[in-house]
Amino acid sequence: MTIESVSVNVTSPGRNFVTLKIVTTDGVVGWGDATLNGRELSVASYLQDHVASTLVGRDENRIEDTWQYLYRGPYWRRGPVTMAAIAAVDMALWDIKAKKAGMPLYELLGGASREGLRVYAHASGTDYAALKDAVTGYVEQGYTAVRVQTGVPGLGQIYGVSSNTGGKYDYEPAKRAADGRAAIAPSEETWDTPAYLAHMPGVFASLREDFGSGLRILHDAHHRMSPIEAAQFAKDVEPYKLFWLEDCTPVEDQTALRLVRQHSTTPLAIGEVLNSVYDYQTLITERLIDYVRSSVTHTGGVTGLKKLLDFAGIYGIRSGMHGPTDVSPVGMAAALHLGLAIHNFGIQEYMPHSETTLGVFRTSYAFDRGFLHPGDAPGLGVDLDEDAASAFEYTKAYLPVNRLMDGTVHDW
Ligand code: GCO
Ligand code: MG
Repeated sequence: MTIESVSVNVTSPGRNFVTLKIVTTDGVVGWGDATLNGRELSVASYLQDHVASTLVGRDENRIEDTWQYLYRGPYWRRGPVTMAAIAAVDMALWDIKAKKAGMPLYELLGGASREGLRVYAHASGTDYAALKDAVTGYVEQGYTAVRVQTGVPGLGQIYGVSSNTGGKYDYEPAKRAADGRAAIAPSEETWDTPAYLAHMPGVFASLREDFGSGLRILHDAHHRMSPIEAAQFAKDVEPYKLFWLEDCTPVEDQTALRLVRQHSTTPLAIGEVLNSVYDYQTLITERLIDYVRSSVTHTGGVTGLKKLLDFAGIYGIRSGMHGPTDVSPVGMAAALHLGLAIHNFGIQEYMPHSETTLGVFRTSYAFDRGFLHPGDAPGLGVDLDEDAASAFEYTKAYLPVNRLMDGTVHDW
């Protein structure tokens, strides 16, 4: 059998998603996630205009060969657009292979290595009282790990904090205009690292007082510190035993982490914007990180991320796959199958999709008291309802841009 058709679906049930559909000559359908938040149409075009016709007539069983064909074949390689496009094809082919085998994908990847995947929730609050309420809510639902983000005195809306009290933080969609229509340009936020450095350690101290030592506490610094600031911060928060400190410095500078490591034993997670094993070469071989934050969607699919995680595993580094709502339910399912199968699973980020999104993507993964399981439906276990999706037109949206108090552009 061969690949008969390849098509790209762009839909916006609450936020934008790009989904690849591959159909084989014997009628099996595979789905792949190609969503790149705020740059969705570039991946859609990459797939539609440059990849789709090259796949028709190929043997759908040859997943590794197809991966290499798409990675090495076009000469230009790596980067978020290319690797998200490759990821979508790879996921769809694994979906097809597992459906034909009549098995959930994790069985083809070696079978389950655990009963379920520990996940972490997103708690935020503009002040400590609101943050504490949010954390309490998650603990009551059975979560054992919570990412905490809070407002910084003197700053307005910042990354990771819900602007409406009691509301869920969901930077999804990347901002549209206030009336819900297409954005024309990104919104802007203001940032001040000294204010953040002064404020955060006290927040962690209060959380430990209120929730004890058992709760896994995570925090995302979102690339905003310099190497020496990150070293100071990681050292200052050491007493509060974070599960991880994420993206403490701008991620492309791998050797920056040497300085942080020299000064602190706070575990480090990095890499949601990286997309190939080569982006991690120094980080892994020098043991500069503890968790790999890459998602299946942005790292060349199951094939690409498995290569990376197997390499990381040799150095005792574990997975912490990216899972905000900009990873679609298809990408989330792929993460869950891979996470269930590998030995060096660490933790899975979980930001549940909205009811609107889940009305379009039908999922079979399930949450139970702090753990997710991909389910046992053959394949990935997610279907896109194309009729339902057609009601939601793509709406241009942007992630915000960050500036320092004096107007200098800074990492968001
Ligand atoms: C995370 C991330 C996200 C990103 C988002 C950008 O740790 O989940 O930092 O919140 O900001 O994926 O599109
Ligand atoms: Mg992050």
